[in-house]
Amino acid sequence: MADLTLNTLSRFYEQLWRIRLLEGHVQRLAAAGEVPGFPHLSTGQEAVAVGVCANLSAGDYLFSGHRAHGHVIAKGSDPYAVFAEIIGRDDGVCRGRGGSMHLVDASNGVLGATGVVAGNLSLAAGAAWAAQVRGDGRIAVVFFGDGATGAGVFHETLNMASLWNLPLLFVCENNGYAEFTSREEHSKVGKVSTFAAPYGISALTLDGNDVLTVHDAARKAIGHIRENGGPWLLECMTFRMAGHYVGDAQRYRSKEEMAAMKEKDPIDRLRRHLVSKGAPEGELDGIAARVKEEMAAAVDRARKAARPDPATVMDYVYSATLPSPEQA
Ligand SMILES: Cc1ncc(C[n+]2csc(CCOP(=O)(O)OP(=O)(O)O)c2C)c(N)n1
Ligand SMILES: [Mg+2]
Repeated sequence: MADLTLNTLSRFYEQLWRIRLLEGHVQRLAAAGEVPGFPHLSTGQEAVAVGVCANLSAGDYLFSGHRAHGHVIAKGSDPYAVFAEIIGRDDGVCRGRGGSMHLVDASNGVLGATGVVAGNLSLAAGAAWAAQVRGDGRIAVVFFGDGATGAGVFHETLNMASLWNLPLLFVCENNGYAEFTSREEHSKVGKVSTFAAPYGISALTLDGNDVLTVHDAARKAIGHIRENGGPWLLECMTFRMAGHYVGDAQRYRSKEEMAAMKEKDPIDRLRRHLVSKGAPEGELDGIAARVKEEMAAAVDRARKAARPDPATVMDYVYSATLPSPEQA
């Protein structure tokens, strides 16, 4: 495993808190009816986003699904603009037109989240293909859940990505559930990573609640992809500590199961590691307190921000500029 500096580990700690706290505000405001639609939180799964995205640059492409907040923040998008988008404000990354499930921030390589389960996979293959054709050294990363692996497009995309040697990293967040159905009930295939071998794709199943393990696996996989093309698949075993969406009463899980998940909280785990490496507890508390203030300020500002003007509803539907004949 790479020997990461305390500084780098502290940045991971900060990012984990940023996602956790931002989503805490989403939960609170959703319960108060201030968030349009059904937000899906990644509470407990943040280490996957942070560990993978720490290996990406702004130019790399990212695709996500309905549980996207953490991925977009970890990729480096402005948390204020992400939060403003989630509550439908004009300052949002999509000028308030997308909301929680449709976050796009092209300036940061975030080509999109989607509520269509598995719909992001083939789009990510398209972006990876574009990068390959252009030879610009970019890669594409797609985050999806274990439930998405039951969709045909998952297998079609594995096949095409392998055939065309696309620079594409598949990141499965296996949280053991598709909505309210456990993995045992929706698939007889134990490990998602076993789907990769028949297509000739290298894959690894790993502890997705340990940000260091995720970071290391992603570093190696992305290193292979950048060197040889691709693709690679990482199956990150994790836990959804929140409901499927805000408001899910979670009657399908026992109290014992929920308590066991809390034991594996990725933030506590990284904190224990940092302390064992000599990080002062006071400094770690300071990081969390600073991010808490930062998020509270972002939320206050976003709540006061304007909603998009209804008269502009047709703006951004079509590209304002047509490509020149040479580009077309
Ligand atoms: C094409 C499609 N089918 C069904 C749904 C309804 N749906 C929303 S989330 C979900 C489960 C997804 O499970 P998984 O991929 O494991 O992601 P997780 O919610 O666990 O992060 C389903 C079936 C949908 N949004 N899109
Ligand atoms: Mg799942």
